[in-house]
Amino acid sequence: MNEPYLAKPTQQQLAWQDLERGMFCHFGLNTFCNREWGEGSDSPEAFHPAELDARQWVRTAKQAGFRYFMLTAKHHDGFCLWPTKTTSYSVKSSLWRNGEGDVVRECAEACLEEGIGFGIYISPWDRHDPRYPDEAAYDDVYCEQLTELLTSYGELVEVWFDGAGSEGRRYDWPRIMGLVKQYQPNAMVFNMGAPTVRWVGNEDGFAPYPCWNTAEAARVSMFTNDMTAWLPETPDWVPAECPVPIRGNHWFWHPNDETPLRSLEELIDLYERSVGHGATLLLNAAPDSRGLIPDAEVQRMKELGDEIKRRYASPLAESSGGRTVSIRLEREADIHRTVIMEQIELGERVQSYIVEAESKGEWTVIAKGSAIGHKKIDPLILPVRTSHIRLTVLESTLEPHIRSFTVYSDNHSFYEEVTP
Ligand code: FUL
Repeated sequence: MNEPYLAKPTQQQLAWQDLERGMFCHFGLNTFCNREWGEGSDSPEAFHPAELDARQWVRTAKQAGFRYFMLTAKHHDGFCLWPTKTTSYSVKSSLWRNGEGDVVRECAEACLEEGIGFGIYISPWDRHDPRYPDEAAYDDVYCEQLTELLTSYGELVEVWFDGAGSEGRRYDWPRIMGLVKQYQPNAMVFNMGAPTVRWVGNEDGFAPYPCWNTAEAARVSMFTNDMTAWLPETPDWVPAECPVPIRGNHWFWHPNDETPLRSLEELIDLYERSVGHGATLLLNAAPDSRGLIPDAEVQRMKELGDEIKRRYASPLAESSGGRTVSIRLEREADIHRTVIMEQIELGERVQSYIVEAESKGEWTVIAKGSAIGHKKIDPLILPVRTSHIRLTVLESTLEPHIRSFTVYSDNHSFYEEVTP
């Protein structure tokens, strides 16, 4: 019998989807010039992060349970955070560490020490480089910069190609992708060229539901509804990543910023609607002009990590299986949320499902949905008191495989009492 074709993730995509949470770090000349988008005319002398400590940045991510860290090695202003050979518009021309520093290296080493993944953002759009208007000449510059980053800083988990400012611009993507494949075959590629990860389409940190892992294109940037033209070797499986700044719409640090930090409630909601919709959350916390992530951001990141732990680290019970997965608790408990994961290495098979709870012999639907994919979190509006709960897959392309079905309660004493 011919089975229907199903897109499947690569081993690298599977590993990346399990990371679930990345911390983005926007840092550069903008940090010192009160800008989000420098025009490429600010002097490198402005760059003087006297207390820069990349370990503090990476520890902030690690302590909050984030499993990878992404640095803006070059933003749209063209200022390079590493001593590139391609331009003098870099840390080399600053007074920081007497022009001998390398922010990318410090971050790469800190990630290695803390044991979390390291990735880089390198903006194709470059507002400084005089060669930018000449497509072929700039492709050479960009490829050289990328090669430096791909070959000098160890294993990269992801390379971020930001579409902003590049609407309508042509780059030599086959050549650029060739470099990534040659030097960092395991790195995820974000949204351009032949991506293995797509932009979710907003900078609000959540994935609209359902967020299937297959897509033929994704939006180029916030500034157009144009869709990216992907290269033919783009895989059919392209999971979504959800970028969002922790402070309003500010990616970079600004002095006396009155834009409020997102509240813990908002962040946990974003987590539940990004990771909980099968995507990955990429939350930005920006270092300030001292070169340190401010205390308030560090604290909020930690609170988020603690809250995710509080809600999701200690399940009441967990099971796995096929079309129906039942859980019997030793006694009744208040269920506050359920989490389902599909065995996505076999493809995304589930098309529709329900979760039911039993009370006095009656079954009631307490959650339902379509896509499951890597993870589906169903927070319940009101807790449900039950000792018997089941997941039923109603529709699926092929035989469903549930990696795990887990129920959680805020009443942790229950867990402590029943667990020896
Ligand atoms: C956007 C950029 O224009 C912002 O400055 C930021 O880097 C964000 C992550 O992507 O497209």
